[in-house]
Amino acid sequence: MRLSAYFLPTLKENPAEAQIVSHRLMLRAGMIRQASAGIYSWLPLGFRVLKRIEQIVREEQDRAGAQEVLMPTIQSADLWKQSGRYNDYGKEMLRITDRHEREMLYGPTNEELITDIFRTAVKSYRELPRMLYHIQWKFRDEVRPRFGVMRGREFLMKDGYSFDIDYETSRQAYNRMFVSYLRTFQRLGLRAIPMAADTGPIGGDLSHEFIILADTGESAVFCDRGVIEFDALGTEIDYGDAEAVGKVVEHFTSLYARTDEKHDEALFEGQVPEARRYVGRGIEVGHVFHFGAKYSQPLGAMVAKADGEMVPVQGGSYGIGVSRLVGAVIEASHDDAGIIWPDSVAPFHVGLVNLKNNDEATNAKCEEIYAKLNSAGVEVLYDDRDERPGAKFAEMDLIGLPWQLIVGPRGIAAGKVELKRRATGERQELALEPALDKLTA
Ligand code: 5CA
Repeated sequence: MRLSAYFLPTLKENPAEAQIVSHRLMLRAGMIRQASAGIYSWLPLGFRVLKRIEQIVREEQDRAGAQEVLMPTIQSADLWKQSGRYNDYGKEMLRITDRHEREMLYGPTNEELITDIFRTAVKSYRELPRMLYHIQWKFRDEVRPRFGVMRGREFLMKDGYSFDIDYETSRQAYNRMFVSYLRTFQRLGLRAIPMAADTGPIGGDLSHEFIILADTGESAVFCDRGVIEFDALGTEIDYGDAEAVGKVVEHFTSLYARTDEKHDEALFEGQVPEARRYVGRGIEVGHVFHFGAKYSQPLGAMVAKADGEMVPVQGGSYGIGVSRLVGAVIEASHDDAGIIWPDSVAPFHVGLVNLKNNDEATNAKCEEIYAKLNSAGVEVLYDDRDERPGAKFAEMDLIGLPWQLIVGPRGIAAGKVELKRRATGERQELALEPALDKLTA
């Protein structure tokens, strides 16, 4: 992509309305535009990151055995009346009346709708277990939308739902999702800590929030520092091996880690030596719930056991804040100059900086590099604009691509280009071929 043709409305000044760094940087880097309070448009650079994150979430869901569907954003109120949640949700639910005076709503979550799909299709234990998910926009009329995409009113969520014949197998589904979440967040370059949490309006007997430590986070968290060190991708996981999956969950839940709603100061002090106590703040990027028959019972999602007895199917639901993650990644990875994208979610892999775009030799070299990178399948944003080098560097640092390849007349005369790693600031002068090798490795 040529920057001269790219829609990248960056801002020089810090926008006054942005209180936290990720919101500020997303606006400054031209990733999003506010449409109305808590509702955003995604511009090309932001949209690329959103799609990257979505794809990693999808891959790890599929790997864990979940199947992707797509449910609508608009739902009928009837199902919510059946489950008893229509009133519980209060003002947070956006209620809509259609032209026939039917009560509709913009879905804040999908337990009811998925249970309805399930109950009409599955009748027997032989068709279980099943795990379905979708990645769809949600609407919650938050009292205080703030921090940009972190607490929006409209936001993109991955929500998954498990269906099992009994408590035991249902807990195994919960465990599979738990482990897949550890893997997902690690692939996004984040260290997310599972913490025992309150179940809120989703309900159920068991839930964990996945929290990224950040001072700007909305949740107060208390944990054993040991849990921060755990490595989730260290071992290959076989999702078919319930015992092995259960062990990973046990390992991650063996140490004290709770959000404020579940925090027990006496227990914390009793269980965790002072030097290992971590008290701070965090961003909730995922939340898993086990709720048994909470929805299947009122909605009549009954399945036959092997002995013919009809029982309500056991369920859990599993959410990831996909759009919130864009902000969370930035909170976890930035410096004074701008964003530092982890390779896995970067909108482009490399920024090609032409230091003198009225110089024929520099232009020719840049064109050659641009063509080579494109044909090698490396995503490159080529700054071919007529701007001062200082402005180009500042913009590249702001948008945070993992690599910058800097090409100017002096380097060309010496047969060299400069390669800069955004995360470390390390610069290397290299001949073109070894530089390209690094970028295509
Ligand atoms: N049905 C369940 C799980 S599928 C559910 O809705 N869970 S939730 O309420 O915890 O939301 C799941 C995730 O969505 C949260 O962990 C959070 O990362 C994200 N999320 C929730 N509210 C917002 C919001 N207002 N803005 C951005 N992301 C949000």
